[in-house]
Amino acid sequence: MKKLIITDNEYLYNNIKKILKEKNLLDLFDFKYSYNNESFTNKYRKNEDFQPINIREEKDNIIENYDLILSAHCKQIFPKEIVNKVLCINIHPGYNPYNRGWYPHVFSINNKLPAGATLHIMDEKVDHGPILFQEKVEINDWETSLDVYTKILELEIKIIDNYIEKIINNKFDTKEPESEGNINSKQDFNKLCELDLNENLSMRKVIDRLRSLTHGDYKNAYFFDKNGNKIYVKISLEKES
Ligand code: 0FX
Repeated sequence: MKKLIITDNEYLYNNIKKILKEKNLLDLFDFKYSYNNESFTNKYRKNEDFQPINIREEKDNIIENYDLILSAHCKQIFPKEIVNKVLCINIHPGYNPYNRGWYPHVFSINNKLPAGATLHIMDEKVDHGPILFQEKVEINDWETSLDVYTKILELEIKIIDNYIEKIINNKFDTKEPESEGNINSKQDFNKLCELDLNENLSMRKVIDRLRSLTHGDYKNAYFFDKNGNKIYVKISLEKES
């Protein structure tokens, strides 16, 4: 039976493909992205080897045709029938069970819970299930969301490189997460972006909040001025060399 990789992340797509090619394993896998991923649809429309999938609608077909699914930042929730019948493994940009869900490192910069990457078996809950491997990344005081995220993506690729053969051959141990941990939603992220000019916070908390929302060109943190204009905020941090 074939194996399926579902990803909505370009960096992971390119690098996982590279790893599989180097290991001569590419033929074992089909690659798909989410049916509602517009930028991928525009970019990969003509690529026969990388096509969209609606996991819920195609679940019977998936269960019948694949004995392993690797989710690499797939933006769809897997239906329980799939996770219960097929070995589904997730590479997640967080250190489970802390800050499961949306943009884990953004929350880690603020709440100081560990950040990192986790390779785990998927169950019916989000970013939950037995852990094959996980590693922390350090968050330094001068780093923004983008800096931390870049380290996490590199770590995820290192983990896939080390584990892909073990996964294919079903030769791995797992451990249960330490606890249920905590989970954040997209709405929690949106709330973080909304700056209240009357909120009193320590300088550390202000800098943490702003650096956690500074990520390249994304317009995240904002407030409204007295005329109702929406003002976006970013922070620039520079460590003296
Ligand atoms: O692919 P991904 O890095 O990951 C997200 C979730 O964090 C993850 O828990 C889930 N398993 C996966 C399916 O989706 O997301 P992204 O490519 O949308 O964003 C990458 C980073 O960019 C994110 O960590 C923070 C930053 N970002 C992204 C958007 C869209 C922002 O700062 N603002 C934004 O509006």
